[in-house]
Amino acid sequence: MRKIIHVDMDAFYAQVEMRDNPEYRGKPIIIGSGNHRYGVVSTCSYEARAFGVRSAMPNIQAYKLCPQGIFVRQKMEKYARVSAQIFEIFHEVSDCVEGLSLDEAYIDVTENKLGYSSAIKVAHYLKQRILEVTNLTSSAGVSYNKLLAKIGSDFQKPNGLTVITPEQTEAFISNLSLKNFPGVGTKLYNKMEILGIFKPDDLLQLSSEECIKYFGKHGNDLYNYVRGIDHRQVIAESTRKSIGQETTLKKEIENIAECKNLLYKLVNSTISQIQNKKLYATTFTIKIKYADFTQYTRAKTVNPSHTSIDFTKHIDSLLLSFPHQNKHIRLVGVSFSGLCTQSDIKKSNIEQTTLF
Ligand code: TTP
Ligand code: MG
Repeated sequence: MRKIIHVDMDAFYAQVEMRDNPEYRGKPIIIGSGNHRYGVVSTCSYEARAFGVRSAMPNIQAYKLCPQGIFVRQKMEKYARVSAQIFEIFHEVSDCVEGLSLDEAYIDVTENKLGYSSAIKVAHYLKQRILEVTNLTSSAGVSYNKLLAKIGSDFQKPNGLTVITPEQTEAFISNLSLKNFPGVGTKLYNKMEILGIFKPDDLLQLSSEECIKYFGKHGNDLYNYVRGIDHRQVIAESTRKSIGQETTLKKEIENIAECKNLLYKLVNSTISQIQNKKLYATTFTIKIKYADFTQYTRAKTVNPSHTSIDFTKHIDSLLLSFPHQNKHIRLVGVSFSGLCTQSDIKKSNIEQTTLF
């Protein structure tokens, strides 16, 4: 049986702002553009949620629901830094970490670096470390698959820890709302209501064929989820094929040499993404699309423990190997592949030394 933890920060951006600005604590704060007349709500404090304010709602609507709300401008760089701290903590327990966004991840702790056999103990460790390092609370779900771990982390927010064992699954699921299941948004939920399916027990009555007939591509998953069955693996970031960025230019660049500064910028921000995820890359690729839509890539094997400074020379030399040096360019991109974790590197070093 696998042991999986899903961790999700509580009211993430709002909590960071309350941590850093004591005057916001206990108040309905609404994060986004910082102005109640435009933009949408990224998130809000639990105090604002009491008024019905929610993520993705236009600020104007949030203002109507909660005129005393404090509209705070979001500071993405700060949240990305906090995110890097929490992902570092996840990697203290296991390298099988699958991030879903800045503030949440699945962590497979079946085998973990702490050597704990209890996943509940690992979850306590994670929550405690996050609090110590960032001064923020998080919620965790602990179970034997992704579905239940994720539903669990949301179950007793804020600062919750919910454990669902195989014996508890049936009763636990039976008390959920169908909206708790992944993929069940308003549209699907309404469709279920029309079919007379209001709660998980109603869904349990359908055969898998009926589920597929009524719910199409979601049908088979729903049939399994309502039984607590979920075979999805936690996919460690390092097994992702590549991480990269590309930009289609508003105005064509005249020649290869003039791409350099843009490429330096793309590389810097991609490297910080990779470093935030505690990954290392072994291959670096540049892609160029010319104005006539012909496209070329050039790649180089690199030392996994690189920094962005090393890359100016890689960029300069790779650019020289592109076939047309003086042709207009409409898109440039960079990517890093051969991603691995620190422990992968250690393992391969050990393998090499033992080989010789
Ligand atoms: P969530 O984890 O969905 O929400 P949350 O952390 O604010 O609150 P909860 O306690 O319910 O987990 O999203 C994490 C962050 O992602 C959130 O703080 C802001 C951002 N976000 C958006 O910018 N837009 C959105 O529509 C959502 C849902 C989140
Ligand atoms: Mg969250």
